[in-house]
Amino acid sequence: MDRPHNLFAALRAAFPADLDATAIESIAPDGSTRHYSWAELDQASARIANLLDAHGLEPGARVAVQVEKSVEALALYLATLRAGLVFLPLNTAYRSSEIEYFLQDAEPAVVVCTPAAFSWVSRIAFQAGTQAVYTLGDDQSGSLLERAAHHAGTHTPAPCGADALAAIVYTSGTTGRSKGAMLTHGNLLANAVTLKDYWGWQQGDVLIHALPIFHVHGLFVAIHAALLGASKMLWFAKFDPAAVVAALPRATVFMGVPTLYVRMLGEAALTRAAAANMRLFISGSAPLLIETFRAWQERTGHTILERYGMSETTMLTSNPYGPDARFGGQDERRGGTVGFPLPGVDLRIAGATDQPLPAGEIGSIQVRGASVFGGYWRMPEKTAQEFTADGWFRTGDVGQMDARGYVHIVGRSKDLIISGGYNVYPAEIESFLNELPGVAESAVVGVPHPDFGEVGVAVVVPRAGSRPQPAELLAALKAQLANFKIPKHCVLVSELPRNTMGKVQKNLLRDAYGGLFSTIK
Ligand code: MLC
Ligand code: AMP
Repeated sequence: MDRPHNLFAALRAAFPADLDATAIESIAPDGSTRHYSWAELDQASARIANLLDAHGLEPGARVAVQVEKSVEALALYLATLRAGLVFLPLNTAYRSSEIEYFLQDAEPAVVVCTPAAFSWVSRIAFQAGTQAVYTLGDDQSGSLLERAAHHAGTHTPAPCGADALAAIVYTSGTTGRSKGAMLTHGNLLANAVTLKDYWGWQQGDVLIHALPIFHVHGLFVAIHAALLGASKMLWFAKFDPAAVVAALPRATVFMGVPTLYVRMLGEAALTRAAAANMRLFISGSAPLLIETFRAWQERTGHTILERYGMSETTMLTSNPYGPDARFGGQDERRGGTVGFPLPGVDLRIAGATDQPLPAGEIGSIQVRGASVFGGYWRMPEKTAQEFTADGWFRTGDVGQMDARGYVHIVGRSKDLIISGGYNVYPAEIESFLNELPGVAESAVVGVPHPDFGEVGVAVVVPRAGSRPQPAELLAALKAQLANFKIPKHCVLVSELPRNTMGKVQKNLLRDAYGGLFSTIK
């Protein structure tokens, strides 16, 4: 094993000397607050780590978690790292068929769910061979904390190497099954250190944390940077634009997906004065429209810093934080671009045979570096396909690097819709739609949406003699799939446009339905 490299130990080492200071101020929807000190965060994660240790699990055992956002849920994440186990976060919107797949595939030793979901989640978990199912509510309720309270508030982090698995993050597949991206302690720590430096993390920074903590953005990018920077977090369990705008004067850094910026721009209270204390606004997970970038600049006087990443790699590129020597010391955050490859990331634009293309040409974005994952959980063939012969990871994004080195994302080779920062795979929705009574075939395409950036539209061909109701089709989907995956509109057509090879021409469908939401404000 290489040198001890527990990610928790690195985060813990960055805690401030004054452990009684507030680490997290959790702000409830009614405005009431609860303060958690650094010492409390340390002790809460130690107690849960000791509870996990008591199960005597092998290193690499999985801890699958589907709970509402809370500081205790964060302590559970830290505890899992601390115990040298593998954290497997699950979107709270996932329904039973989705959870069944993840638990059967990952075979977690421990599952933590909400008290309300215990009966159905535990049934699935025990069938998948799980040893223990705990519950955790967003009000400190549940068996996890009850049991952890019996354990000591100190714990020595498991001495794992940089290659030890820290997390498995499932990303849906363009075809077939979801894939679990395996991220190591080394992957996550490398990215965290880079981001803290690149974004000029400063003493006294206060981060507004209003993203979910079951995806890379809220869980790794935001939390690791704040903890490594010994920064206080203002913690919102659910994004509320008015509450976040009201918190700006007490904060210095905000991270969000573009939808959050769009919604905050809808608040009259968002003004230059309200944002005067802020140092940095960061956007990612989906394309930030240039109109949003400009409107934000005009309204607040701040230039949003856009960055780009993915679950398999964590963060890959970023616009520069501050004056960059390459441009004569001018601050050059450019809207419509995702900036430069981060230090430690190699990025190339490649052609059809994986050959690097010159500046200005459009091709596939391929990457390698310390933060790039090692592969998909129990899918060696899929992993091999996603890496080139010379070891570069195929992101599935299509882009261009301009003469100054800025990366522009111009499209995706993967059939994917990014809606409000969540990924929705048309193939998955189509496979469910095609099983519904009265449906002969279907195609799901992404179209522009003023709030979510992009949303799905289902185009359905009924079976001969059937006339299924679009609303009923969507309701049937909703019974089986996470709500954010449900197309926002469904139309019936007599046939799908196909090319001479028989492939559905989704571009024609996108053109046909692209204006559906353009007038919605
Ligand atoms: C909610 N809905 C969505 C949706 N979120 N539909 C499409 N896309 C979404 N993202 C559904 C709801 O279920 C509801 O349907 C209806 O749309 C309206 O919901 P809402 O009340 O407006 O939604 P809200 O709860 O406010 O959530 C919106 C949101 C949330 C933008 C705050 O989606 C969110 O937190 N997004 C951030 C996602 C994120 O963190 N992504 C990072 C991935 S990591 P109904 O029918 O129930 O009424 C990654 C890597 C990287 O990509 O680079 O960072
Ligand atoms: P995920 O699989 O959820 O990690 O989503 C990763 C995908 O989100 C990437 O492959 C991109 O397609 C997209 N993405 C992330 N950041 C950006 C960005 N700033 N601009 C455009 N697309 C982005």
